[in-house]
Amino acid sequence: MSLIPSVPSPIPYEGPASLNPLAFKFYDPTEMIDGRTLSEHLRFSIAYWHAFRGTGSDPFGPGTIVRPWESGSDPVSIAKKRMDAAFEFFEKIRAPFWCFHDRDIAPEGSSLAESNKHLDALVAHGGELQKATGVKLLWGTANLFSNPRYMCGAATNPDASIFAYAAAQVKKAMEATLELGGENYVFWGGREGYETLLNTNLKREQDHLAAFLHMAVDHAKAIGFRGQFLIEPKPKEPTKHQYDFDVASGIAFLRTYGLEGHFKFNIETNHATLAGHTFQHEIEVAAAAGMLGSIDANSGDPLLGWDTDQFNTDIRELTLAMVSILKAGGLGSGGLNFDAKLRRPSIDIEDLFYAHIGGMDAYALAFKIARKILADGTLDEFVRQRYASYDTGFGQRIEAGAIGFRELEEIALGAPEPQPASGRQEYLENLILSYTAPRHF
Ligand code: XUL
Ligand code: CO
Repeated sequence: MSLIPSVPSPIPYEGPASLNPLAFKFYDPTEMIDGRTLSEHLRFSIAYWHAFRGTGSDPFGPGTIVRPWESGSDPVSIAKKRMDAAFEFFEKIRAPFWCFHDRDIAPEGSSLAESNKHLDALVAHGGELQKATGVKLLWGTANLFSNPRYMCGAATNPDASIFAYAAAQVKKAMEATLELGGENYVFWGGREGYETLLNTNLKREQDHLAAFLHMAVDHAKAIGFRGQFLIEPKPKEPTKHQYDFDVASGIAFLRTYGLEGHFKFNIETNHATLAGHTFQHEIEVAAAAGMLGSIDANSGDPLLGWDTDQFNTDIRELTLAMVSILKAGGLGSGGLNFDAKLRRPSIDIEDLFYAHIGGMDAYALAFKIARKILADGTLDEFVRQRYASYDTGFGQRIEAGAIGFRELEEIALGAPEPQPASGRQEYLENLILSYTAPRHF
């Protein structure tokens, strides 16, 4: 029996001219490109916590979104019915993947053992639904931030018994991810940071976080989990200062503690902008280190200074991100996970469809434009030319580490004064506009 009868069938692809709000305009999941379907290229995923646990609540008021399946007296039965609705949605929106936190899918019990029992029941249910629908798990994770026990952190908590509790929770969440065939496992350290240095031993907390991650690496080996571990950086919120501030500080942290071979990054657009970077910047920093893993697809609001987690239809931003992702060779086992939520007044189930249709269409269009930009080659060729002096002669020896200051001084003294070359930023911005501008006027 359908739990979402008002949207009776899967969302069709109707092409760019369609005005049907419940149709894709740019995302045809079956379109073949370079021997793979568009669905296989983009690997869209639905975030369970927003799509099926989001209520529209904010610090000033309770939830506004009421779903019919959220009724009953037994929380495990409600969780199963909710999951049935979620998989009906995944199928109708034609998303090949989903993602979850342990506590999104199963209610927390009155003890860790009871929570584990609930999780087992919902993982079994999820396994059946995955088999019936073909929807797969992009990644799993543990919620180490909502319960008050984690108010001072999980792996960075000053109390070792909280560290132990968090370890037990992640162990179980990793096992759930393995059981459901998850292709990645995410660590987002929302409360791994500090509110004030007055009560914080920063060095010990960072050492503890590293010890925790080493234990996760060891446990993955022990249970045969071969999925990719991903760090999801965020500078702040809920904690004032988070240790995984951005990709660059994450790389430094992983290298400091000998963890760099085991982790890549899950980059979230709104986290990038909260850190004072662009989305593309974070992608480029990860790609430069060979650590680009996956994307949490969303957007912030430039007028607001917090994590608004909105659906992103900014074609320019997504095109530039896609250019960098494609140049890096794609996301491998990662994907595009809509870590995005409805606005508080968007209370209808149709709103959930509109939101994801827009997000998927925007990424599909950006993917196609980025491919065109790369195929045309003008942008790449401009950048290549800009560094051409390093391709030969002493420039090449600089890159090879085969020359020093003394010889470079001789070269500089003997050569004519270097002539500056234009960076051509405005020309390049116009070039991007020529690709992203609508063409139907
Ligand atoms: C919070 C956030 C999380 C992670 C998973 O800002 O992005 O939902 O994606 O824990
Ligand atoms: Co996220």
